[in-house]
Amino acid sequence: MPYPKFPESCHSALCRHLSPELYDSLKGRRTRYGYTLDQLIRSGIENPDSSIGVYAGDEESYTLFAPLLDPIIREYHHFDPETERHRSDMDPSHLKIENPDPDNRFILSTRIRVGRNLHCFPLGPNLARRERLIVKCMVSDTLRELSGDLAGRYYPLVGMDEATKTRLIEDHFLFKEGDRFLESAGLNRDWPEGRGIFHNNDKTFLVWVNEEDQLRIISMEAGGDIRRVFTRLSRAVGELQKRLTFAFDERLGYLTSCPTNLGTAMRASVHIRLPRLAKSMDRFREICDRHELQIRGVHGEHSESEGGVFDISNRRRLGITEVEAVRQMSQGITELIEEETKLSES
Ligand code: ADP
Ligand code: CIR
Repeated sequence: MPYPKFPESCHSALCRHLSPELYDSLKGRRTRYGYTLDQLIRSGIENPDSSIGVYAGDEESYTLFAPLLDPIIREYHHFDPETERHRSDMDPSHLKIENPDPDNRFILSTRIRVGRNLHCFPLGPNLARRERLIVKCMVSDTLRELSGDLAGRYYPLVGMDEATKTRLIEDHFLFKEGDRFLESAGLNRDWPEGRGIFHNNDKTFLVWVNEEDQLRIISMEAGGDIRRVFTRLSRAVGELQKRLTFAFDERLGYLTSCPTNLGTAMRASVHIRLPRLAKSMDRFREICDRHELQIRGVHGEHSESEGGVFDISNRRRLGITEVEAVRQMSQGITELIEEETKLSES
């Protein structure tokens, strides 16, 4: 493929960082699992409205294509992959925060997820059908061993009736289908085979299997008790870590298919009702930017807000510990609530 043409309207990290010279210098490279530059950038080429536009196919993609990926990582996470090293801290006793909304006036629910991939396989965009099925078996067998409040059942997507699926998606428990960014990255191949969701009885602990990452480990519940949600997640991750070896790099932390998820691979979010701030978007964005928070719509990435309800989460995931990322999110939410309250009194 020749150097791709990006439309004028394209502002993705890919189009800003991929020069014709860089393209030429990387185009002949191939990882040991056979992943190429064209595969790495396909999503951003086919979707010029991407914000990032690249997906790694395996651990080696992050070193072999570092001349393209490092600047993207540096810009997104404010972390220098050449000189810095990631640090992890998932110890809930280090997280000293209060519920920012103890009277349940603003926060509808809290959700914290981490992405994980198995060390001995390529990442999802480069995973063969047979490998994906092995991953599914390894993960679902492991999940079956969990006990107490983490015990639950694995529900394969194959054979799930449409009504159940729609309900799980609308209730924010299950991933959406047919994401065009993932489609172009090869992450939807052989859909729905090998995909599924595990959850406990209360749907407070869930695991998505073989979506964007091989595992998305999720803790969620109604209300704003962020610390309790984090504590449950930390315990669940600890149990899984005893039984599975996850892809981890001293420099980049947990390895994920999208470079925005590296490091902690964690997104800690609240669904929060802020109807007044929604009418002062400049002020809203200013507070979120200062606390390095991302605003998403109520149905997740690439969706819109409904009824003044937003999904607010930490934006950075690499070069910050899990505890720091949750603390930062909680502090930002506290300020947003103060501002919303001020606006309602004026
Ligand atoms: P991810 O968290 O894996 O990056 P999405 O942004 O697509 O993915 O969100 C996945 C689902 O989780 C969506 O249905 C979204 O509405 C839901 N979700 C995210 N944050 C919360 C929250 N705090 N409470 C309830 N549901 C949430
Ligand atoms: C994009 O480039 O827009 C998609 N591939 C999604 C990127 C991840 N989004 C994010 O901001 N964390």
